[in-house]
Amino acid sequence: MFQNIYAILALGIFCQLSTSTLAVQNITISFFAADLNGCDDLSKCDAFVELLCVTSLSDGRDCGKTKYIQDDNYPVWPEEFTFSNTTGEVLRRWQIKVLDDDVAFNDVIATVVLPFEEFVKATETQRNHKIDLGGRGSLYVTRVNSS
Ligand SMILES: *[C@@H]1O[C@H](CO)[C@@H](O)[C@H](O)[C@H]1NC(C)=O
Ligand SMILES: *[C@@H]1O[C@H](CO)[C@@H](O)[C@H](O)[C@H]1NC(C)=O
Ligand SMILES: [Ca+2]
Ligand SMILES: [Ca+2]
Repeated sequence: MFQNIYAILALGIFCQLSTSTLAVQNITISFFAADLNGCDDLSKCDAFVELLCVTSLSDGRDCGKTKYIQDDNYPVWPEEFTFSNTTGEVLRRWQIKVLDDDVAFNDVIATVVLPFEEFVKATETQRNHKIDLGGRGSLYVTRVNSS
């Protein structure tokens, strides 16, 4: 009887500890790109970004998307995305898809994977982390804050 109460108390303390240690950090990111190319015959790219989050609980959860910016090979997307560890779900990496909006089918410009730890390390010294899009330009992931 007493043992059960202690077990419940211990569990409660454990849960509080684990959520508070995991949830201390929020990371906010945004995107811009440079030198995009090869999207449309007669105009520049109409690019947008789709994000999947690979976490300790999910192999690829949809976790955000920008609007497309029309006819611009140097888009700066205004959207910001905030990530924090919640109830034991630890963010491991982003799968980032850069697409060209088209009337019929959107073209994929590139799909890249960015491990969260790599991003954190890179942005300790500079705000933007550059990712090569394999001949289709570059994507920059900006660290907006890290409270
Ligand atoms: C989530 O937790 C991991 C390890 O527990 C840590 O490395 C990472 O920085 C945390 N991420 C955020 C957004 O707080
Ligand atoms: C992290 O973000 C959540 C929701 O976006 C917010 O409630 C919380 O206060 C933030 N924590 C910190 C340390 O900024
Ligand atoms: Ca196209
Ligand atoms: Ca297009």
